[in-house]
Amino acid sequence: MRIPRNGRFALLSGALAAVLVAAGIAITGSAEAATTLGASAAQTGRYFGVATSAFRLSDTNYMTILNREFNSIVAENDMKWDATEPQQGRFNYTNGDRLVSHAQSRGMTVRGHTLLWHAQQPSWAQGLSGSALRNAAINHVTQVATHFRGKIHSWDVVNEAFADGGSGGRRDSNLQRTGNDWIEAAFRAARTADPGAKLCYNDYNTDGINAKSTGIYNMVRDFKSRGVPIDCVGLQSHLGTTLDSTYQQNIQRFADLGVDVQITELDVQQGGNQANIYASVTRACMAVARCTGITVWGLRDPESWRTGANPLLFDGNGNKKAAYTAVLNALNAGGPTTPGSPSPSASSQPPAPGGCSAGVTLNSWNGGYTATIRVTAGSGALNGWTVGVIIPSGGAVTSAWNAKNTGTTGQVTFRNVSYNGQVPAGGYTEFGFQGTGTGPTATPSCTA
Ligand code: 9MR
Repeated sequence: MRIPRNGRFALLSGALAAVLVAAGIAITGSAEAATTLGASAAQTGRYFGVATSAFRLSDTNYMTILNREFNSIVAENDMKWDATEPQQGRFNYTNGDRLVSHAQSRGMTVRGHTLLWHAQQPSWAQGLSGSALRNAAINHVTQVATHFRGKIHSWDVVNEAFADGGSGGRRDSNLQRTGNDWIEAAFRAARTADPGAKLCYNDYNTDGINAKSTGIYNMVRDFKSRGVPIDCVGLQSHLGTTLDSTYQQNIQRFADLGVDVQITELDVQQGGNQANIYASVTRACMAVARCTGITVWGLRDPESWRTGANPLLFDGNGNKKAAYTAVLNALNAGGPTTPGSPSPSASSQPPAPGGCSAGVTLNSWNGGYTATIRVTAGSGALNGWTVGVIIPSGGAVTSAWNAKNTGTTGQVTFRNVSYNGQVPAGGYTEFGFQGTGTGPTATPSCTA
């Protein structure tokens, strides 16, 4: 059989590839390009996540893809109010805990979705109003955020509280009828319960500058000016066949308020533009330093909540779609690194194999702060790490999560706990602590 010239090349390079694979050497498009969504996003300090459910943990094809591609997960339904508090005061964390422990075993972060929402309330809450509902709602926030304390990267504290249409105001709901301050009360309760989690407001139809996103923008600006604890805004991004031309500008204006932005529920109607829209969304996030991660709302098309829209990155057989490649390329094209990822000077001198670096992000208020420390592995996997942080004089560490501290003032040492000592090469894990006074400004040291 005569093999055409380019066919011969393909055969030869295929054979070479087989040898390299057998030798355990990764083949990438270029020396730098990562080959999975999570690893590509991690190159700039971002995460790439997927919505999932505990009942899928036993689906082998599904879990192979999830474990390979993603470094973050969110519960599509398992942490909602109806799931976690089916009867008032009786909590069920079974499925949420299963997802968290899977994530921890794989070094993935977890988004928490969602503490309060007008939908998927248990029937007992739907029947409440006034102060009985307000008290039940705040108790729910406190209990659930306390249960998962230290294990959640970001909580959607409140979901979908703004109205569609041109009003820019709040949606009517039983929660809204308890008083306009229900959202800030929820954020304050969440901060107290889990000071290490980033606290997000999450909504849809906010994928550009419009009346609804401007209403949210004004709320976030007001919260920041009054010291209501809010750290991030989630743009769900359930998208059709076009993308608003102000998508990136909208991300940027939230970032300029001093909050992170996360793309939290991305899916895109299949059609001529699907891959392009996925790429544009990814590029927009990559272009804004405070856009810290993207989550897709499901793994394979048939499992999407949007029946028939085929809006995801994998088909029903788990094959990568064109949209997948478009996203991977956009991630690998790079962008500014997120705050808290190792500083450029640290990353220009990559730690030796087995080494690590650490970066700090602060949430400060008058007299106190929470610090999130990201521990990033160098070119070799970590099996345990120690981070040294200098606490400015006059202040002290009051609590820590996802790490054990020695000392509370001056030079404080933090060591990994049982579940986060192992970090894959190039991967990262995060821990945090709360302190009095002003937060640390010097780059923490990291040894492994
Ligand atoms: O994908 C979720 C679906 O399985 C549930 O039946 C539905 C219940 O309302 O919620 C879906 O997820 C929603 C998310 O929690 C909030 N934003 C919109 C999502 C799609 O409806």
